[in-house]
Amino acid sequence: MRSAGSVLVLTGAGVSAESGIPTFRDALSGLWARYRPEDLATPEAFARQPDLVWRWYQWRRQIVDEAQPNPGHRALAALQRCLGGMMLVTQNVDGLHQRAGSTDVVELHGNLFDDCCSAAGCAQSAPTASLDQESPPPCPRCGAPLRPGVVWFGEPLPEAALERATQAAGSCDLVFSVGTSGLVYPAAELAWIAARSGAAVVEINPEPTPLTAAADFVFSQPGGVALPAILRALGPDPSDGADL
Ligand code: BV8
Repeated sequence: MRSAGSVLVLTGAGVSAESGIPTFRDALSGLWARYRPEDLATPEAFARQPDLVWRWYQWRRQIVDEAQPNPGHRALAALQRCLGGMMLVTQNVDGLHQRAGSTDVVELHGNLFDDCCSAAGCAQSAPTASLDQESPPPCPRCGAPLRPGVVWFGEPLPEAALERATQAAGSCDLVFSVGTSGLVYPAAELAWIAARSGAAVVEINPEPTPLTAAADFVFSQPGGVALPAILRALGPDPSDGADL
């Protein structure tokens, strides 16, 4: 890491697991146990049952709102401060990297707390007004229902974010894949682009994934354990006193 010119870190839901946020692989709990995320996180589901999908997002927002960044998030923020050329790209929509102090986070799939208008052609966006609303509020501009500002299955990723992440993947010397099952594309392609471009590949995940066999280093541990350990190993006190 000390000699790497540029480091790319790719994260998925597993990096927030130790903050108490269910991953997509975990069966949804409670009243959501009978739904699959792939069935709710789609434009069709929202068009068909806007209140149901909205309530699912409100449930997730409340969990995130009560959650705190964990030592894995904080170690990544400290790493970014001590490694000049590190880029953090996340599939997560919970904003916990930013709350842990990471900057310039590339959010491939949007953010839970940004709403936008569901009407095609109306680009109105608005920060989520209330976590208690049971149905989608009307767009302040055109009156159509607002929707969560996240990328649903079947929707394209934000062009600029994907372009930045793809460019970084093709030019980094070292790529970390942390807490992702590597099953959702095109985000899952990024680690492979880096590997094919000659980057050293590090995977941090208690479970094997399709990337494991191609990784140069595998930490079969939770991110909240491996990332602080990597940070401590980097030098006398690279964590600049970060409270891990
Ligand atoms: C698109 C936001 C095209 C919403 C999400 C090939 C190419 C392109 C597309 C496709 C393709 N094949 C299939 C597709 C379609 C689809 C797709 O990939 N489907 C999958 C199911 C096969 N992709 C799409 O639809 C994408 N759009 O391609 O559009 C297009 C182009 C132009 C014009 C029109 C259309 C959009 C995908 C984005 C969907 N939105 N999130 C929301 O959050 O509600 S995806 C969502 O699920 C997450 O963001 C994340 O990406 C994914 C879940 O994956 P992970 O983050 O990895 O989480 P997971 O639970 O799976 O795994 C957790 C891991 O953590 C596990 O491995 C576990 O072991 C580990 N873990 C657990 N605890 C810890 C831990 N690790 C470390 N520490 C711990 N403590």
